[in-house]
Amino acid sequence: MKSLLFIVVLSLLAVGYARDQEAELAIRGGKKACPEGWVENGNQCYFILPETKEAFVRGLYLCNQLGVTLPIIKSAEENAFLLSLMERKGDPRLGMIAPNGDNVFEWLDGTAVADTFSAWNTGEPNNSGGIEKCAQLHVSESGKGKWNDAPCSNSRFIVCQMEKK
Ligand SMILES: [Ca+2]
Repeated sequence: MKSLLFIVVLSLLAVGYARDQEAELAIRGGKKACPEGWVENGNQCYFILPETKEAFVRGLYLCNQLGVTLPIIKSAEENAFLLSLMERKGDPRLGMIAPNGDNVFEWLDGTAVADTFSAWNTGEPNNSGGIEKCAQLHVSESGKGKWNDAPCSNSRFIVCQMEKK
């Protein structure tokens, strides 16, 4: 009985070792990939959190728990991809803030939105009521594919984003 257990343990170790070898080879081959369950687009991986909508801080916290961040969009192609991902679901929160509430938005990686790609809807960002420091992507007919600034306390769908590793 003991020898059978020994063989089982050895087999499990061997399988584990083989998997480690596979991972090593993938790294050495320079192959980058998204984790299982994530959606791949170009150099990015996306994960749609379950049904709940969250305020900005909670959404960012949830993505940070996975070691990643909210979507940082640097091209029309990435914007279109996020739209296609969420089109039938609802507006996702974007990984940007206007810390001073002055319509000057920055991505969570510290780059100024004005210096990169932007897709503001007509008349946005308007900091309506002086309380719009966060933003979302519109996925519905009105302003589809465009961004709107809105209060950070508003509940939005959360998509997490990471670069392929
Ligand atoms: Ca607005």
